[in-house]
Amino acid sequence: GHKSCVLWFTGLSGAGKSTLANAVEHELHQRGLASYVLDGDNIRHGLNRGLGFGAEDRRENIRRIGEVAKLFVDAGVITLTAFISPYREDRELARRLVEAGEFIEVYVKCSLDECERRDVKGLYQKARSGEIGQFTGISAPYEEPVQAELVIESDKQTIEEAVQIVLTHLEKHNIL
Ligand code: GGZ
Repeated sequence: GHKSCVLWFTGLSGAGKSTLANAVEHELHQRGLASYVLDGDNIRHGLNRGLGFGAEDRRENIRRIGEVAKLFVDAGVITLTAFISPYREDRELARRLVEAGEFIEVYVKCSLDECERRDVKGLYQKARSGEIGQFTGISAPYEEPVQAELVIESDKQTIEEAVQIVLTHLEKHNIL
């Protein structure tokens, strides 16, 4: 059997959080494990519709996601969350909602330069021009994790390598 846990991916927009979370989820699914990705598509468009990107709304966004993740863990699901979650304190609050060892913070580290170069959705350009305000890394803060369980350097490691690092961590800690 396996234990459930939260894999909490954090990092800048465009760092590759969702891509990595989905790749890990795919692998867990292949192994027949119950897992689920919470991301902007299923949370910000549903439960958290109406929340914006000011500091208070981001805090409430992350607070609710932490509570939902806790419920999924209670239900026995390996839960992967992919949100910028820019404030250290908010990530710590989410961590404290589950048992010690059940919260695995994964910092998807990527330089702002590289995120901006990728600019998959053209949002950095809009942030630079002022069309979008309070944009993380440009006009809003990102507080780097100081003690993340895992750090993935998405501008240096392949997605396959990153998936392997996450799975190895889960095996080492007897979650898989
Ligand atoms: C940051 C923004 C903003 C602002 C819209 N700042 O690359 P994306 O598009 O798909 O990921 C970003 C996403 C961030 O939502 P989160 O819920 O992860 O943020 S937080 O944890 O801080 O609450 C980006 C898009 O929404 N987006 N405006 N101003 N990202």
